Amino acid sequence: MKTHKLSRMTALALSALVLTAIAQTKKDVTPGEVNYQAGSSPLVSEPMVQSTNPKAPPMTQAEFDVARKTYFERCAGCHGVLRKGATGKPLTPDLTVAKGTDYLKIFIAYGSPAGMPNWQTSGEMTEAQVDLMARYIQHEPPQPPEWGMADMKGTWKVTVAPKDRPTKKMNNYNIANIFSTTLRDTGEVALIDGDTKQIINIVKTGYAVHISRTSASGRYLFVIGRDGRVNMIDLWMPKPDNVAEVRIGLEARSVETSKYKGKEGDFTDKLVIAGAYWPPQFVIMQGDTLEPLKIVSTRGMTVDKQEYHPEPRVASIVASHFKPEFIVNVKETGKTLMVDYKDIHALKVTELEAARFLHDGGWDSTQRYFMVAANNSNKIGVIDAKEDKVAAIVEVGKTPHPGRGANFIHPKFGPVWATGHLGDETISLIGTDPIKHKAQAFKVVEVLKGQGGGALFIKSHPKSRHLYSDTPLNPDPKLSQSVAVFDIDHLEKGYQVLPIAEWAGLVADGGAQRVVQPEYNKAGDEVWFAVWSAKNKQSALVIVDDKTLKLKAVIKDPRIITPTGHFNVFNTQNDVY
Ligand code: DHE
Repeated sequence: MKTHKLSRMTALALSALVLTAIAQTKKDVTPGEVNYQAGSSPLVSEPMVQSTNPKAPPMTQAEFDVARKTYFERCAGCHGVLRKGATGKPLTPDLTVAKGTDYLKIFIAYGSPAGMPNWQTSGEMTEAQVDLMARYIQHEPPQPPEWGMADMKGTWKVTVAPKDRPTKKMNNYNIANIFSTTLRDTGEVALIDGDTKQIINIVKTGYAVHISRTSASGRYLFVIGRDGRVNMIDLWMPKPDNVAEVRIGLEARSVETSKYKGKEGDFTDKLVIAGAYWPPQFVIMQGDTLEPLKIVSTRGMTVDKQEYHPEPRVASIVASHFKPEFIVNVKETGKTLMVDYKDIHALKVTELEAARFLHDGGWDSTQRYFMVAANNSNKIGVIDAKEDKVAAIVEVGKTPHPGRGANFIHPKFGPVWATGHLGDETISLIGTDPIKHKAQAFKVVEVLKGQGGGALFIKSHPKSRHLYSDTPLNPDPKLSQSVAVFDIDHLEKGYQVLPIAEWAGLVADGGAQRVVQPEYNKAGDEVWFAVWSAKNKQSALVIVDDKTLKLKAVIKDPRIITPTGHFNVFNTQNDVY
């Protein structure tokens, strides 16, 4: 193997260059933002063809294999599968070969304030690994396989056919108050009875489950794994369990179901949609069986420079209540697609120009405006689902991350929707009432100071006067293990801190015990939190009484492994947040 040793002179000159860049940039990326992108991609285990670039330093096949694995485990989340640039910089050979191995080694070793981790100086990579990666990124990016209808059909299973399913609810659970809790690293969800706090069933799902969504009728739950596997769970069964599954892509994050019922038809439980990161596409499926019906690619031009992007990932998807439409947010092109599903064989897609890096979001309280975070652009796009247009683009803090956000009535400004941020401690409140509070509509009306950056989820409930904001990705354990709660009627008083991880009373086994995702029960008088530690450490769920802000219950069970999100059936079905 040929190694590229830096001469002392070159190293000094390049270090000076990096240090100058560090001093000059204003856009420093916080550890919370870096942590967020740090997940491994399931594409790591996919077969890929590797072609070499004659202008790049040589590599053996064995070296390619090791470097490719490292790339998909550590780099693809930010730089993209095809290295065309996502939240990280593009790393295509036309750019990297010109920079040369020595230059690239410095960047990989020392990192940059724009968010590149310091892989060597942090001890995460050896000098030899850094050298390997510097050479690897000068070769052509290997392309993972496509995933078309035949592949999907090959994975599609209906374990209980619709005709063999119950015709009425066959259990005594209060289905509307069931929680589906992600058990991220075991590839399962825990279905938990919200009334008794007992586990109903642990259901096998895809790898690293990301979200659960409820069908419009509230009967079915849909769960999507990072590996693109969608599972359909029937809550009417004596013991709710899987009835169908399909793999819609090789990497994915979002799933949703048709919710429109009105003049144009009743689409309750008729269709399911899922969006893939790879291949970049969304798939519309039959609502009761998950049979894939229609695949639509999202490859195309970016909204700003109008340049071709080969892997625009599908981020959040939500079902409109105004029209038979899915609202599909495409990250790298920055487009929101209003997908009219009335006739999927003559699909009408209205393409809205939002902003690049669309990610997560939720409805305003009237469910007319979808508020979607363009995370790396520090903006919230306001999508009007009635008029099919962009109502506004609102500048907020650094790297907004609302989850679905929080709606409440502000004592002064009327209805607002709130988002926290990964990159700073602020919480932006945006006015959402263009009729009675026109002057404040789609403007930031107030900025609250939260505990710190690294915030992921914020939540309130129509029956509550509290606003909860977590900070699980903050590097300070005091912040990542607790939650801030505001009294909506006295926002000026600032927040109170609830020591959620301490309340869980877990053994001191070195687990991170990150407190993540506040979620209300159906009544809106309890708030559930996950206390999330690694797979081999103890985790728990902590339930807080929303009136008194006191501990109400702790669910500790050896089966609760790596809990992250949890989704109350009723609130998810009716988009209550
Ligand atoms: Fe998520 C929502 C993507 C990291 C837990 N996450 C979403 C959505 C997207 C997304 C596109 C919106 C789905 C929708 O509404 O249809 N998440 C990504 C990533 O690309 C990212 C940055 C890195 C990755 O490799 O996955 C990422 N997410 C995380 C985490 O680290 C979290 C905390 C734990 C995990 O699962 O890895 C996490 N994401 C969640 C949760 C939601 C979510 C719990 C649903 C929030 C809601 O209230 O609906």
